[in-house]
Amino acid sequence: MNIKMFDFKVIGDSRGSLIAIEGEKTIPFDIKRVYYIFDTKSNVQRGKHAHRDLEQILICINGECKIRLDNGTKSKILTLNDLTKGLYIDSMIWRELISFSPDCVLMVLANKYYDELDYIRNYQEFLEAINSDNK
Ligand code: T46
Repeated sequence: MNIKMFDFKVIGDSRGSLIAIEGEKTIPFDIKRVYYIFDTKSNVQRGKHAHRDLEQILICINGECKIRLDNGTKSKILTLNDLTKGLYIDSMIWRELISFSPDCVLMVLANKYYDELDYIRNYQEFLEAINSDNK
């Protein structure tokens, strides 16, 4: 599964800490878009889709949430609760976000502008797209 956890360098001094993220340096792509998810209601699921052609890095900058990732053959659940780590997710990976703490702030860096046509929001359609790519 093409995912990777990046450990960001913390620049600390007597005043506190700072993390800098630079496109194509700290992370593997140029950043075209940043969005963040917050104030998520309890027991809500977000995501439930894959992207045809989009790379993203998810950074939980406050609180906690979990993410289930699925490439059509393997699935895993990761906890995001550390602002020094960024989860890279490549295209064609189904994701479901669950178990948001009330204070969760999830920041996402993306390599493309928003495009609803890039989304596969039906799991069966996702599996069919994966299988046709593997033919
Ligand atoms: C993802 C997970 C982690 C925009 O207008 N611009 C944007 O850049 C985004 C991301 C969303 N929207 C609109 C589209 C919908 O009307 O905001 C609304 C909620 O979006 P969505 O239901 O896709 O949100 P999530 O939390 O289910 O998924 C989002 C991202 O869409 C997705 O790429 O990987 O966060």
